[in-house]
Amino acid sequence: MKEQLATIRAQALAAFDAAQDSAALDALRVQYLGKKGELTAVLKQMGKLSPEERPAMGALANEVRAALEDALERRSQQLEEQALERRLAKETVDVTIPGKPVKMGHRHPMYIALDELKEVFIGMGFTVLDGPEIELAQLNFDRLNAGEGHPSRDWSDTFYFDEDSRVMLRSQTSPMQVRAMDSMPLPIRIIAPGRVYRKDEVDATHSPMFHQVEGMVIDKGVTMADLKGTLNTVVEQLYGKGTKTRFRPHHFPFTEPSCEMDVQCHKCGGLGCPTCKGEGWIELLGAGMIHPKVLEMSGIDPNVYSGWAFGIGLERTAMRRFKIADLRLIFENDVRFLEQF
Ligand code: 2NL
Repeated sequence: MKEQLATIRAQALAAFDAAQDSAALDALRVQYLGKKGELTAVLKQMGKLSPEERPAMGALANEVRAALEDALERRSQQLEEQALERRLAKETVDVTIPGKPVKMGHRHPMYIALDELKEVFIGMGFTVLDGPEIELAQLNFDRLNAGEGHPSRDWSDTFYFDEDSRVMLRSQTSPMQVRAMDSMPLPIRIIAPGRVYRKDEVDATHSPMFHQVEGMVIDKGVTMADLKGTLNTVVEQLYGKGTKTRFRPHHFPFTEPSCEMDVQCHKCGGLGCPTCKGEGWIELLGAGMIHPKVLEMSGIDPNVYSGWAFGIGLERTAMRRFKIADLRLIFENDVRFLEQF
């Protein structure tokens, strides 16, 4: 029996060392130490021994079991470490391989035009405002002197959310200017760019969503001369020094007097050509002196303060700036078109 134990021990230790993975090692554990294993088989024969022999043989058997368990544990750890090293070697990242090129985007032509416009106004001390596109008709119309019954409030022109025409998609960015009049300390110099919505069918010059930049100045002693002087300066910065402008009378409910400003056609210098449709002038924006009622509704005394305001369509500005013939190109976002700017 003593020899049997010695043989098992020698064979098992050699087999453990030869095992190449943890599955093989586990099979060996069962083979030697399992319930039906070789060591267990020897132990079952202990009953045949005389009572004097039993303690020494029992001690020896326990020693062999402990030695096998110990060797198993060590070999198991070794195999795990080897497996980990193999995996790490396989997963090594070659940081010198060139990366995939990142496709660079760039600004949309309309935002190039907006940034140029903002730059000019910021340079003159204006603050740029941002605000909600879902608005109260109260702020979009009433507070701009376009009360109930004004044609611009018609259901056929405006995107309302409710039956009683209280909430709507703003049709101009003026509601932000109303908020500014309500909350900012005087004097005020702001511009308000953003999306606006009107029920128009899509064609080469119309879209139900477009962008507008409105702006205004309110201070003591502000006159139409400030309006003309400031807007002339803006135009010279955008289109070059000496660019001529012309102001024509117009009507808006929120300004009095109101005007439209044209710039002399850059193509023909005012003689008339296809670009200006033979006019010599190109319409640029609408403007005017803020209506006293509009100031009053914001709690500003029109006898002390006065102001001027303007509104300009951004798409049309970009189309002129980049000679784009069709408004739809601006919104389609065909990369082949956008990459040209
Ligand atoms: C255009 C020109 C304009 C304004 C917008 C404005 C805003 C306030 C008070 C007074 Cl809060 N005016 N904005 C003024 C003149 C013209 O827009 O062509 N609109 C369709």
